[in-house]
Amino acid sequence: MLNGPFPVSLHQAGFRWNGFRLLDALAANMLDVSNTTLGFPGGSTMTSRYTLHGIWLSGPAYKVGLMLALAGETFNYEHVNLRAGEHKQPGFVAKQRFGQVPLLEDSKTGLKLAQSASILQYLAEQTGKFGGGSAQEAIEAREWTYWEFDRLAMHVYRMRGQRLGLRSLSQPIVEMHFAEGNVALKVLDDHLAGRDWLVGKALSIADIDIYGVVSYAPAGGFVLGQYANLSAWMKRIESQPGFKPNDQLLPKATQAA
Ligand SMILES: N[C@@H](CCC(=O)N[C@@H](CS)C(=O)NCC(=O)O)C(=O)O
Repeated sequence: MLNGPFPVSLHQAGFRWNGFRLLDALAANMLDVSNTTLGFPGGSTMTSRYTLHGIWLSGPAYKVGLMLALAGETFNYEHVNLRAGEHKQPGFVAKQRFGQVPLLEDSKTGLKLAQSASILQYLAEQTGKFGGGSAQEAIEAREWTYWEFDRLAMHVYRMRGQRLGLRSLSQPIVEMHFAEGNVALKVLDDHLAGRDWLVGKALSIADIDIYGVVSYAPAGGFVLGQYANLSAWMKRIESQPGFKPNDQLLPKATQAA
């Protein structure tokens, strides 16, 4: 059973599902976020090594911002207006071949990076933080990010989209995502029994990556209170220096660091 009332449906408000473009519709129409264009307002200059392109409602973009924040790295931020299709413009696709957010630019290496889990791995290498305490742990951390995409993210994000009115899934599909999502959450809960972190004895990109999905689970109707180990792990991450929740970390518009 799903818990809690469904928020105002964008379907009811007249929006048609059009992929993740509606993340931007949600931002702009429900929260009065003005459209922004790529580029910096007021002639402000880039000040940080890293520039993250994203939208604050995106879990994958949040993961990258969270990694930078926990690593103590400031970053410039460019809001990508998905509703306006900025992520499909040639200039953007030239930097991010999949035409998606996040895109991370590293002015030191000149690299333009896609795919949040891969970006976390890159940042672990560049910052020397959260990469695992040994070669074995580095591999295990990477394995968790693959598992997350395979078993967790789709169910959480689709349930969230459904509840936000961004998707119109049939009841059997909703039930399948809810059941499969809970299977994955239980895997995490079981694994975290007697452990502080997913891998080894310290925070790693596995924790950051998976927190970036699990933190959206309540918005998808998942009840995290039933997973005591997972809930304690979330609090552990939330108490780390630099931590910010998704709605506070990514600006609602383009911003220099
Ligand atoms: N596997 C990718 C997923 C990225 C993704 O799905 N981004 C969404 C926003 S949450 C997006 O840009 N959607 C627009 C599109 O796919 O056209 C990652 O982890 O970076």
